[in-house]
This record gives sequence, structure tokens and C-alpha cells, in this order.
Amino acid sequence: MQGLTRVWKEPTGNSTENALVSRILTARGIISAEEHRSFLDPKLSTLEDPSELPDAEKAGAILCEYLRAGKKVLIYGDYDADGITASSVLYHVIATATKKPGPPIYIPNRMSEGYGINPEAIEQFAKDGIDLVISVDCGVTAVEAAEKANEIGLTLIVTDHHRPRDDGKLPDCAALVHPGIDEEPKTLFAGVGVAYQLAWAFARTWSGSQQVTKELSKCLLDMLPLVAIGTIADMVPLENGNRILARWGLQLLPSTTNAGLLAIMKQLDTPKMKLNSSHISFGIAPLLNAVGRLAHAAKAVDLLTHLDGPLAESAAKALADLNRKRQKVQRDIIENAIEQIETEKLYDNKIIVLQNDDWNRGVVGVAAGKCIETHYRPTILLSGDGDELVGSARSIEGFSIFDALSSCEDLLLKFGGHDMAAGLSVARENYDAFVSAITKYANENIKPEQLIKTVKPDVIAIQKEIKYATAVEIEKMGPFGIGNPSPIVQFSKVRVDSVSTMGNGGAHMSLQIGTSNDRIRCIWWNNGDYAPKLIRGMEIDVVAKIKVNEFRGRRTAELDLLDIALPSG
Ligand SMILES: [Mn+2]
Repeated sequence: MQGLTRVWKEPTGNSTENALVSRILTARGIISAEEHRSFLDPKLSTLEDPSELPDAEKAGAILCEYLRAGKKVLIYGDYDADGITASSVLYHVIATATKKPGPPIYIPNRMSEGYGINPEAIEQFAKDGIDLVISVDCGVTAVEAAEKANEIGLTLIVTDHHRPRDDGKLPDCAALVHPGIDEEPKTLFAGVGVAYQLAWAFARTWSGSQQVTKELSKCLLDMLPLVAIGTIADMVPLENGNRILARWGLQLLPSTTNAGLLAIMKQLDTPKMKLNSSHISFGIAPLLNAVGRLAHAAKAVDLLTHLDGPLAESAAKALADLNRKRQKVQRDIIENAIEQIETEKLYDNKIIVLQNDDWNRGVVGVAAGKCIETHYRPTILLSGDGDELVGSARSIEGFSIFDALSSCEDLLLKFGGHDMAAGLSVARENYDAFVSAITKYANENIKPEQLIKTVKPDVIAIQKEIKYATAVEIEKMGPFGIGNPSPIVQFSKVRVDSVSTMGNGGAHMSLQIGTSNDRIRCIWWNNGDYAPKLIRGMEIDVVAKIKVNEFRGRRTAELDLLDIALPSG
């Protein structure tokens, strides 16, 4: 079916029997009534035990032994929101156990050191008298750093969730805590989820019992908001253990006592009640990610681990300022790129590749993702650095950017990533050859229909089902994100009662469907231009998300439209 802006695929569920939420769950393969109950109300007690995560208990025991012996421990983190929260979680649990400030945390500089554990840093730690290094959210590829550690007698524990090296070599270290090494894991934890499981295993060994001490148990509970932030920020599938951690962390976030987190939420005006995953993915996570891109992530780690009072307030303000700067830099890149796409008619090709020495390489990835929203073509944006161009690629559904880059491997210096997103570097002298090679590959491998945006509704429904109670039930399916998208519902032949536009220059469409005594409000963001196509009394089909709207204390169900199909003929 053809809508005004997308092609509609057949809904997965096409019956209107049973309650709407149970139809959606069934359409998503969650079948039995018992499965429905436990999905809508995931219990913290059903989180998998750390004994199920390879090496978690072993790592917890080593950490315990070193701390008890008074040896020097260091946490080695990563500079994104996942790495920042993972470092902070481990810090707090160790601090609570030892009743002392937690261990030092080392975060590499994104620009000068890059991702992962570098052997030079390991050498420096040994000189500084560190006995044990625990990595979080990085290290599975650090084969050389592990060799260096062994050579100089430093103990290394790696906790990570990234893909091991293609040659299959793993770091030779005291323990390697990683959910995906041996077999298909139950939960694809983020770095922070892995750190949390290790922290839990450590707390048990420290307590000398499966039942951890009261202080540690409270601390582990207090860490859940940080775990939710890293998990949602890192875009791991919100299934199984990740769903439990994200759900509980979001629930506990408004009542957090972490001074840094409170200061960040104050800067962002995060509401005190009813938080959902978008408050993290569009608020807290970009703020934490910005600091590593434009300054140094250690600022965020300090804030989340030990700053308090006015120091926390001013540090949070500094992060919020950096975030605003990042937003501005990103907007400028996007504007600049889109202008170039339009003037040079780059959309005539099936892939868009652009390069500009002035672009900040820390934000080109996010900008590439935003460019896709306007032209819906795989997009590669590169910034310049001497003889080397460095950048990011983002793709559309059904086209593997990783395969595309692999096809021109001999023209690249480095590349890595997956189907939807990748990073790459190319020698300046090879740039033109690379652009023609990847353009040729894309033009040959992308079918025209892949360049049309589609929408796949979960189920069909009737207008009578759009009720406040239904909207509340749907909210219980959250947190939404990767692996658990917000449900999409298709409604056929609904009557247009009134239509208008709202926002700056009539940017958005506001629509009422139904009849005067049974009307539902619908909003179609950024599509005010289509308002003149709708006439009162017309019967249209819509695909939408059902949302709770709160206005002056009154809560109603409302639709966020994704597309409209006009009556045919
Ligand atoms: Mn991560």
C-alpha cells in the first residue's frame, strides 16, 4: 500500500480479536499469557545470575583478592556514555565495599589515543605502581596491550562486549568477561551491563555469601539508573536482561542520589516523573557522549563518581555547554552536507559520499545518520587530517555498509563496523578512486525499491481502541528502542473531522479523526505541508503510534502519525 510518504508493508497481525496490547505482543512472537505477563512486568529477580557470564565470578574473586591485599587497582574505561557509566558503576561498588574512595579511572583521549587499551598506557600504569587494571567496555581486541601487561607483570582483567578480532586472537589476561565469546548469550549486555554483572559477582565474594551485605545490595540497586543510561545509549537490543536493567533503571532514575546525575538532569530539565527511554537517548546519553567527542570523557566520569554540591553543578553545566556546542557543530555539518547534496544532485547516485576538512570527526557519524533522514541513501561523511581522511558511514535497511566497504578494501587504510554503521579511513590520494568504487558498488547493489522508506505496522486496529487505558498498557511494553521498537498500529477508513497546522510556519499537522462526539487528536510532526490534501469528511488510512498526552493535568490517548494514505481513485 502507498501512503503519502512511505510504502506500507502488510501488518504482522491482522485480526482485531483480543486486546490490542496482547495482539501486538503476539505479533512480536511473545505468545502465551504467562509470557505476556512477564514481559509487561519484568522482575529484577529474573535477571540472569553473574555465574552465567563467562569469567565474571573469576574476575570478581581476583578483584576482591587484590583489594583485600591493599594492592593498587585501576579502571580502564571508554569515552562514550556506555564506557563512562560502566567505569562509574565499578567505581561505586568498589568504594562501597572498601569504604574508601574508589580506584582511579583512566579514559583514553578519543582524538590522540583512540579506542581501546593501548600498550603505552599499560607501561605507564606499571611505572605508577598499579597492580591490577580492569577494563570496561573495551579490551577484547587488546592482544598487544595484554602481552605488554604480561611482560611487565601487571595483572589485566578485560570486561567488554565488542566483537573480537577477525583473526580470532583474544587478549591473554587473568580473566576475560564477555557475553559473546563462547556461545550465543542470553543477553547481549552493553559494556555497562557486563561491568554490572562483574560488580555483582565481586560484591558476593566480598560479602562471603551469595547474599550480599546490606550496603552492597543498596549500592547495586543505586547503580541501576547508570546501567540503564549506558545500555540505552549503546543501542544494544533491549531484550532479556537488558530490558530488565533498562526498565528498572528508568524507574529508579528520578529518585537517584547520585549528585552528578541529579545535576545533569537539572541541566537538561529532565522531568521528575514518568521517564522513558527517549529522555536518555535524546537527553542524558548525547550529553555524556559529547564530552568525549569535544573535550575529555574524564570530566563526565569525575561528575558521576565523586563530585558534589557546587562542583557537581558547575561540572554539569560545563557538560551541558559542550553538548550545546556539539549540537551546533553537528547542525552546521548537516546543513553544509545537505546543501552540497542538493546543489551537486548527489541523490542521483544510490550512495552519498562527502568530505570536508573543516568537519569535526567526532560528530560526522551522527551527522551522516541525520543526512539519511532527508535523502534516504547510505551516507559516508569524512573529515580531513593531513594525508588521511577519517569518517563514518551510516546505512539504510537492507544494504550492508560493511560489505560495501569490504568491496573497496584495497582503497582504504582502515575500516570496521557492521551492516548499519561503520568507521573508515582513506588516504587523501585514494579518495576519488574510493568514491567511484563505492558508488559503483552501491549503484549495482541497491534496488530502486530499497530507496523508498517503508513502514511495517505490528497490527491493525479500529478507532474505538484508541483509549487512555490502551495507551497506558502500551507504555508498559517499554522501554522502547533497539530490539523493542515502539508499536505501530494501522487504522483503516477513519474519518477526517478537522485538520490544521501548528508550529513554526505550520511545520506540523494537527488532525482530528472521528466524529464530534468521539474524536481523537493526531499529530504528524514535520508534515504540515500535507494538510491541504485532507478535507473534512474524507476517509483515510493512517499508521501511527498511540501515545499518552498530558495537557493541564488531563491525560488522553493521542496518535503520533507516521503516514497517511488518501482514498484511492
Ligand atoms: Mn559499549
